[in-house]
Amino acid sequence: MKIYTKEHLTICLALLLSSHAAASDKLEIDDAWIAEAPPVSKVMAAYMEIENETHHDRQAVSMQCQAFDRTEFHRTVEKDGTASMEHQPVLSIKADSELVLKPGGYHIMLFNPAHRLVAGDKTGCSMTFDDDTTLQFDLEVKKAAVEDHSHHHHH
Ligand SMILES: [Cu+2]
Repeated sequence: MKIYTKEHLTICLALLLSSHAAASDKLEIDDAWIAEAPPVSKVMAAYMEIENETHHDRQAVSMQCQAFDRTEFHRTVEKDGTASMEHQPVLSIKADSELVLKPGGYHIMLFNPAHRLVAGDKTGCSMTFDDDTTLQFDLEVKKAAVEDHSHHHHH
């Protein structure tokens, strides 16, 4: 019978965590930003590039941000000249490719900001993938170049 000391377990845990960190080198988030919204807005939209340099298809399964209650993955789809948003359970990123989240396409809705966020503000976020990789990154608030007035929510 083997006896595992507390130290031993700590080392094992550290090794586990560091191997996860190494794996996360292959997934990357760039240019993450939030479109500035009017002060009354309870919902904001975030955009970014998710790069998958692994040789496996990956799915982003959840995201948390410090300044928001919760987030949802969405996609804006245009049908007969009307834009509407579809909820996405996950965001799929094919092996060796990237998914670009941008106005009018895939995006992340951020609900209930803890305080007003204006251009230049940042909030820390983390995104978790189906292989348990978690990426930490900052979302920076910017004035949207083209204001997306179709972005109304009916929750
Ligand atoms: Cu949306």
